[in-house]
Amino acid sequence: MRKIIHIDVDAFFASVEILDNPSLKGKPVIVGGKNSRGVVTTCSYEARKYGVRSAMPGFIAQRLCPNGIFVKPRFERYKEISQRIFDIFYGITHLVEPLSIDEAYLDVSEIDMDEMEIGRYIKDKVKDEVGISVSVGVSYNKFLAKIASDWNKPDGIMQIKPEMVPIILYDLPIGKVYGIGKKTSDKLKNIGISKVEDLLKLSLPFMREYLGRSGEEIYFKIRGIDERRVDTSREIKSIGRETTLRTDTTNEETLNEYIELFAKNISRSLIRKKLKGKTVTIKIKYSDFKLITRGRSLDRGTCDFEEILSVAKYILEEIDLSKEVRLIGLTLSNLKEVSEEQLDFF
Ligand code: TTP
Ligand code: MG
Repeated sequence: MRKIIHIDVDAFFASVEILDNPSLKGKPVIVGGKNSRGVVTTCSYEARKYGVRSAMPGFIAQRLCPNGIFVKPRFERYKEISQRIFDIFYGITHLVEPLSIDEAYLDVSEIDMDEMEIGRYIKDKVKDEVGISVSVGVSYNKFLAKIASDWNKPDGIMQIKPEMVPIILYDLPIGKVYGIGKKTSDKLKNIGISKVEDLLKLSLPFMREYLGRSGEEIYFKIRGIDERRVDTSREIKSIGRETTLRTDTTNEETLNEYIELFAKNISRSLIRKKLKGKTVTIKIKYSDFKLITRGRSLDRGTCDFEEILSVAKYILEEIDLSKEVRLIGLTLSNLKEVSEEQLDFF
């Protein structure tokens, strides 16, 4: 039997805001705008008690939760934290399938360690090294691992074993079944079906006839059957690091220090993911928000820190640094997987 782990960060954007501003801890934090055009990206669990939810218009969130503390989203920072969390995943296995900025499947079948222990290890490591909590689901396929991670959210961990499947799934509202979207859910409700228990009574031919191809998939999933592989080929197009500086600067030394730090990070990330990149790009945003990117391609891929750094420094020298810089970033793209035999040279 396979060992699959699904990880989902708790209240991701809100957790990052609390991490960077601990005075927000324990408070109803709402990430998004509260004016008429603003939308809630997410909110802390304290705000969820008031009914605030992702994708809700900000003014409604404010009405529901008048004490809510609204903060503007900082997507660059979330990307940075996401990369650090994913680096932890890749440190455990290269069989990682990223599902979104805060969610991934790991196939740990080949790791000679109890799968719950691996799950706990990941939880603790993310908390210690990054400072935020994740929920972990452990099972023998993707469908069940995802249900498990959602079970005790936030800060939960749960394993679904084969013998638990009927009991666990019976009471589940059909909307919780990954693959049953709004349309399918409405169609099923039309015929009086709202829980998995009811859905289990439908035959395979009926499911196929009524819901088409997805009907077949759902038929098997709710019986705990899901053979989908953890798909690592979900293309990673580039690996980059960037930061908005604490204060805008023209100081070349400061910028070089960042480039060096980024190069080190990127190199480590590439090695972990068994990748090499050919194109090095520097991104600069000036204090007037003007954005420029300058890149250079090598004739072969690299994951070597010194090599990335020397190309990056070369590019930086060509960039106008007489104007104040607000943000600096470094990216390696044009990525290729390194074959196993080449890996021996590391
Ligand atoms: P989710 O994992 O769906 O939500 P979450 O991490 O905030 O909360 P949970 O504890 O339930 O997992 O999404 C991850 C991030 O994606 C979320 O923090 C903000 C962003 N997001 C949006 O911007 N809009 C949306 O509608 C949703 C659902 C998420
Ligand atoms: Mg999440």
